[in-house]
Amino acid sequence: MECKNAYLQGIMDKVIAKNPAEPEFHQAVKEVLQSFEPVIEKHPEYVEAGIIDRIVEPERVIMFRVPWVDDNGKVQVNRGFRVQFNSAIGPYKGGLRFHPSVNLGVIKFLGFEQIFKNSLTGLPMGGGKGGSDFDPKGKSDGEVMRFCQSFMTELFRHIGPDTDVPAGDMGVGAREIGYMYGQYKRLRNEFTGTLTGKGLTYGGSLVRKEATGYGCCYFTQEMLNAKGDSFEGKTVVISGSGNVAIYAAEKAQQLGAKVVALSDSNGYIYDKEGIKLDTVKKIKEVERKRIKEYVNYHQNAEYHEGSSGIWTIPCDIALPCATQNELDGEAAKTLVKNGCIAVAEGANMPSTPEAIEVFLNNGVLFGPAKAANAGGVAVSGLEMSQNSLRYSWSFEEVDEKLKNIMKNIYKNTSEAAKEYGHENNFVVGANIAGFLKVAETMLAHGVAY
Ligand code: NDP
Ligand code: 2IT
Repeated sequence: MECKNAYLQGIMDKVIAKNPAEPEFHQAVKEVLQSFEPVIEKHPEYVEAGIIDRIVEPERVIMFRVPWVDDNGKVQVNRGFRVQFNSAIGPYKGGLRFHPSVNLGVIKFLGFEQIFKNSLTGLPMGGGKGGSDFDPKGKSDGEVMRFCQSFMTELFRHIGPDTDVPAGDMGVGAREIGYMYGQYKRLRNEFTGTLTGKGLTYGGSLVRKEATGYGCCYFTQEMLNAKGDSFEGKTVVISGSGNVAIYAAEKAQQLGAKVVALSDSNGYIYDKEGIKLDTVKKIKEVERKRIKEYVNYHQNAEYHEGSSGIWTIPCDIALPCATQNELDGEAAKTLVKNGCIAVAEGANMPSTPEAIEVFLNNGVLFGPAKAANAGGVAVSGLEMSQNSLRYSWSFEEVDEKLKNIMKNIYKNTSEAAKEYGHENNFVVGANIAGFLKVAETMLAHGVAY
């Protein structure tokens, strides 16, 4: 790398030296540091106070053993993580990911990005992330429950409604949150809002399930509106078929677009007449099966093995909503060649640095994850507010607040990009806009963390 500024390059070198074998973390830090050159020119006081040197180091990392007993009576051992990255502007906040690919570097990249994303929402939330290398796929409900109870039996002592508030991420949905919340309540003997994404019968918020996907479309709509365009009549390709992908598809359809493809880690479906979401919800949310089942219900649809092929489908708008680095430079070139005008990241860091460069160099409207997928954590913040109030807002009220938050994120991101000399580069805009509030707060607190 390749930070033109020697001070920033020095920080990057140190991050790489101190955190070997964490490529995703390096990637996330590098992207942010590359945005900061105009910030340190304008704010030498941040350099003086070591704000950036501090922000790349987590405040606390918790790593623990998670033993559980499978359905055959065999003892299994997984590794649990919670990275409490930054609490300057509020309690640590961020999801838990259960996926076999989880390791410390993955959780650190997610926790690091969460700092800026949460700041962008305008709500008082610090950044954190956690999870485990546990794979919920193919496990019985009983196995998932025993794993979640064991995971929470360690995690509970590190979290709390004003300390650290976890939520879902890949592999963690309503079922897992329910099991973890039950165990938390049992251990603490307290009914608090310590997790978000809870069920509606015990303190969950309406629209939380839909929030990330809906928010991603609201952000995309803002980018399009600024160019006098909209979702109406557009063809949309969405990767993944989990929580974020399904509700991004639902909102895109409601806004008048035709969603023609979805995927999972095995392959993708293409339905040129438009994906029927009722079928997808039945397969994914009720039966927990693979997306290829879709073609058994809709004979005109096609299934193709291999998930990256989804980017070869011609579309106007692409929403990567599966996982990190799922869209590379070649895929980006293909999207551009096929006429794609907008890309918004529902997933965290789904586009490689090469892909982002292709989008920015070709005038594609590009909504980076920290801005485009902040709707999920924003509604988590609203769930915390409702829990504190001992009250629940209606679907329409929460949806309206979400829309306004996404509008503000777009406004702050695009204005910061312009102010710092990178007009229309929302990567730089989101990194700077998210950073400023945290930096000001860290400055105000002195060298406390
Ligand atoms: P889910 O577990 O509900 O869904 C993940 C989806 O991505 C599944 O369809 C999964 O397929 C697919 N997938 C995983 N790995 C790959 C791969 N290598 N190639 C193609 N598809 C793959 O998770 P979410 O929908 O909650 O999360 C998706 C992304 O959105 C993640 O990056 C997450 O961090 C991010 N995000 C989530 C938020 C939330 O509120 N849930 C908020 C903000 C961001 P398979 O079944 O084969 O694994
Ligand atoms: O990446 C994310 O923003 C999330 N997984 C949601 C975090 C949250 O606390 O709702």
